[in-house]
Amino acid sequence: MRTNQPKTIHLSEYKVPAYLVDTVDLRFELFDEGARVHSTLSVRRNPESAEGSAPLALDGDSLKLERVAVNGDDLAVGDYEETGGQLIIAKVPAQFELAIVTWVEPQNNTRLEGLYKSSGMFCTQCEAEGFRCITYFPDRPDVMARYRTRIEADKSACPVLLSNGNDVEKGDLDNGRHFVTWEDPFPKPSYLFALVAGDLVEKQDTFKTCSGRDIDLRIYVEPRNATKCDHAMDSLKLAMRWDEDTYGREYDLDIFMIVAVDDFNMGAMENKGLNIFNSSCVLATQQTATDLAFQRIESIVAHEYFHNWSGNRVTCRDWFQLSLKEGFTVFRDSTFSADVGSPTVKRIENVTLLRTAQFAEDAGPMAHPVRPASYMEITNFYTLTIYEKGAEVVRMIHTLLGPDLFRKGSDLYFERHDGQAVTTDDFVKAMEDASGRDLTQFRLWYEQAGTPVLKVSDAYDAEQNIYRLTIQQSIPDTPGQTDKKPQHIPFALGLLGANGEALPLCFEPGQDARNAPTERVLELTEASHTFEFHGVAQAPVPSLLRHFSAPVRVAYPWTREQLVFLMSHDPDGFNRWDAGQRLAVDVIQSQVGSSDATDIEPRLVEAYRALLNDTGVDQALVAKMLQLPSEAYLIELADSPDVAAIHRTREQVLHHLATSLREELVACYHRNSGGGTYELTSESIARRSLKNNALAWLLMTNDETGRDLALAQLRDADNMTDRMGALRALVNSDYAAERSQALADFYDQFQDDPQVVEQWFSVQSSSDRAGQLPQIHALLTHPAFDWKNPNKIRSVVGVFAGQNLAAFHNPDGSGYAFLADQVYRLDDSNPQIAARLVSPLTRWKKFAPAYSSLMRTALERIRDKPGLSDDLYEVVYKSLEG
Ligand code: B3K
Ligand code: ZN
Repeated sequence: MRTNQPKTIHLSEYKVPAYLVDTVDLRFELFDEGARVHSTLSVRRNPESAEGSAPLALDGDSLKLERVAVNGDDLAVGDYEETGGQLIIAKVPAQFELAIVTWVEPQNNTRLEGLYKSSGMFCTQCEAEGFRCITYFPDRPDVMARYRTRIEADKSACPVLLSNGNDVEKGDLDNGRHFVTWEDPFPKPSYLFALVAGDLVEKQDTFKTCSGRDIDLRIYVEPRNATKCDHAMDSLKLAMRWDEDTYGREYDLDIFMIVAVDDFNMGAMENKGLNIFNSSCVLATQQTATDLAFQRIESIVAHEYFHNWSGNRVTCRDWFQLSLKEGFTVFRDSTFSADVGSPTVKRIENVTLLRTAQFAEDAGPMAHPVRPASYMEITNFYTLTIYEKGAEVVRMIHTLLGPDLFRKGSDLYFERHDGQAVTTDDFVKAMEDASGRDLTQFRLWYEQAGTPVLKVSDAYDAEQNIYRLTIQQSIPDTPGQTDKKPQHIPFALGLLGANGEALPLCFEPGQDARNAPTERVLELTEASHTFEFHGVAQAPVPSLLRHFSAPVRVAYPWTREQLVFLMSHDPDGFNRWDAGQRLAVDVIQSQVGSSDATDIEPRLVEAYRALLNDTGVDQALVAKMLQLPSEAYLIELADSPDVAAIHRTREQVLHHLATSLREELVACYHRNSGGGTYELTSESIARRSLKNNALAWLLMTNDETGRDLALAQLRDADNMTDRMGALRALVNSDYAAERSQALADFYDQFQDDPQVVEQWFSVQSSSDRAGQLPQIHALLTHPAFDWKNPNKIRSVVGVFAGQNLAAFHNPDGSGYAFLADQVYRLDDSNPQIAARLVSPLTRWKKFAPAYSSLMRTALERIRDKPGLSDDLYEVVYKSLEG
């Protein structure tokens, strides 16, 4: 068991760097047995630092130091100290040149941070603190320098040598080696440095910017993937145009590169001019990727591209400000996806993720504010709170200011801080200065953790025609934070009359209703508010928190009649969907523990029947509305959830719906199948989604027609969405022989495509039919499984623990023990992935004692592991002790 704690870093202890670096000159000699890194820095004391002549302290991790020299003079061993992850030089001049040579071993780097090898290719990942695994450096984002990088490698093994900026020189060297030199004219923090060297092919295109410059666009992939880059390239061009149109942001270098890498800890990385992507977030063809994957690629390509301004040109002062770039950039990419696709569907997807996973995080042991006040290991803070809640916070500023003032604010922000490393407060200040609005109270969204709860009640005064709405806000305690102050919450609402008409919202008695808006954004700033709406001639049905205008939980005593009414009448598509979800949640919750399926709410069945029959409404919305709330969401909503009972009940309701709606489902299936060539429009995506949903429901009831349709679809599909839809439906059915056959055939057909094999793993690991523990163990020993590849680990272990909830929460504790075993094993090779995977166990306190004690035991075993990493220590420690 580990006895020493990792150091906790506090925002309150932030100090400007004592030394600045103006230029970084790097020379990489890449060999099979390692890499020698020559780094020459021009360093000077920071005039703004109070540290005077403090020693120079540089960060380093797993480095072999070969040389250190100041102004050309080699330092002797006593002139410097290598200690606690730092290189310390006690005496340095006010300004000097520092030369450092280090030796690293990319081929043995399984953490995938710093310089490492993936499928024979050299690549880097430096955010957040990977650059220190390459050379000693002040590895913090507020040290911004201009980089020049020369890469030398064997010409046949690594014909392509890439780094940030523009290539300025290249040539041959002795012994079959060659070099390329890159120069990046924009000062940047070390976390944006990148290098790639390997045998890659490029897909090339150009983009003409709004000022008429031609940008060279290149996507680099392994030769076998050459035909799979079109969608990523199209997405890139779409994103570049959108950022010009929407934010007035033009690309700044002459070349923009994306490289696809198989072994990657996350989705992608926005290195300046050289984005590095997980292969699964770039490569796609109709035959290999589902609609969901296509959409994911589009949004991630856009996200990383958008970082060029929100993150790179204007970067973070320190890692507490991570949401400055991530929250804003997620807001930018979701607006982009909404604009190029279906806005309502995009909003539904965002909110589903937020309510299922971010709310859970906010209620758990790792809850932290959008701007955390402390951390032990920064990689643990790339969270849904920083990303998704951070994006909601920016969205609320957009709602409060309106689109024009928001744009004025973003212009001011980019102009004022170009080339700087700044804080979330600087962002809010720019919004304030541009709009004239006071966002003082709004800033609490950055400081206070936890999901606000809005308790809403109402009363209708028929005599005076007044409708009164009272909203009370409270924010639950979170680790280290109690007694929170009320926050500034934009609350969008409308009122509906008995025929579904939108009622005018008049705040004043006698106000002219004809000019009154039918939707308003109320601004909540106090613990309790009562709003009066005048001239309301009938008791209205309120449509609350439209578009999900704030990341909060709303408690209002909706009746089932009201929900059914809102499902078909609310003019806000998001709230129509939400009403359907609330109704389904209510029905499932009231059914938990009952074995009688005959008393399942008939209005739910009829509402779904109406949806299936109504071909006049947006079919993309219908496709979403027909998806029942997930088990994960139902668990999130419950206190001491009984996972097995929730699973059983949800299946029972699904079964009942599918049986009652059999005819409509078959008709829906046929209406939405066939019909020409594969397209990626929202309309065709909706059709495929409806069809595959209908199929899945039919197979729930062991329907033979459903089975035959699925088998035929699997055989005839011309795209992966349909093939995967059919496979998933069969895998989750009771047709055991068909399931095994379909899985075997599918693997035979696609075994050479790693991205498809990952989907094949996931479809099994997420299924309670095909993903029980013995089967999961078999997947781990499958020849296609690879413990060094994070995608494979996620698609089996991550999906099992995160999506196959009944199996994971097996009352015998076997699922917990299994996860603990895998996390334990991974901690030595890839602690970042281990710390992410352990997350489902960390919520042990939420569950009933029978579950929670077993979860706790599993966590304790991890805690007691000798040599536990800092990453895992923080998460496990906070979960057990917090
Ligand atoms: N900025 C990167 C994430 C880096 C994670 C480091 N552990 C990708 C992104 O959010 O765009
Ligand atoms: Zn990002």
